[in-house]
Amino acid sequence: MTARPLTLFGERRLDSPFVFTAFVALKEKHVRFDTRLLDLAGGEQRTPEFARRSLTGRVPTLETEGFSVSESLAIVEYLEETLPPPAYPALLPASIEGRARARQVLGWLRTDLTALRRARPSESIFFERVTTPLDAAAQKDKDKLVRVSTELLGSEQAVSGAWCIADADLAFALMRLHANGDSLPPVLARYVEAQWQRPCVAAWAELARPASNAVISS
Ligand SMILES: N[C@@H](CCC(=O)N[C@@H](CS)C(=O)NCC(=O)O)C(=O)O
Repeated sequence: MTARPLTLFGERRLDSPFVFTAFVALKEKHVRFDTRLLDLAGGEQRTPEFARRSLTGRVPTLETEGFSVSESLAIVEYLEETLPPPAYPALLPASIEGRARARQVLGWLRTDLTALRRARPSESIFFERVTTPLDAAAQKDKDKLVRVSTELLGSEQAVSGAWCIADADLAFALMRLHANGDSLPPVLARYVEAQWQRPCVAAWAELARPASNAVISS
């Protein structure tokens, strides 16, 4: 598997939480991969060429020799099975219960907290900060995220003992607040900052991005 070329298809603005997950997973596995960034605003995801690769016309898509797959969680599972621990760093916890908990968190973060995601979009982490106060629905989501994170992490500073990919995703969700100056309990603020410094996550945060409203030429 290591010798097989891997290409991650992402989006040019590099602020997608789903592309983030796939990128962090690849970095954590310490494998070489190329990145191809599509212009989603320009509709590049709808070309027949990309549709053949992705099936659904969405990023992230991971391509290797003779196979490609989209959906961030499918990519995580594919990488974990094709580059398994202990030969490669683990993306998911070792225990069945730990893996179930990680998958719960990954699934939950993709389907809940919609008001918070609207009020603090991912671009506000990497481009312009949002200073408007949270509306009532977003505040409710914030309270839920803080409660769930506090219960999950306890004193461990990890979703399930050791680091797993759900920690990166949980930190991304909390960063929507932290990066915009919304207060977090100190233990959660420390968690976000520690996660942001993990090399696989820092590599994403440090990627060169186009300026906020720039028109990107191909
Ligand atoms: N559930 C998917 C979500 C992927 C997704 O929403 N990708 C967006 C970019 S953030 C996309 O490709 N949008 C282009 C489109 O739908 O046309 C995952 O986890 O990968």
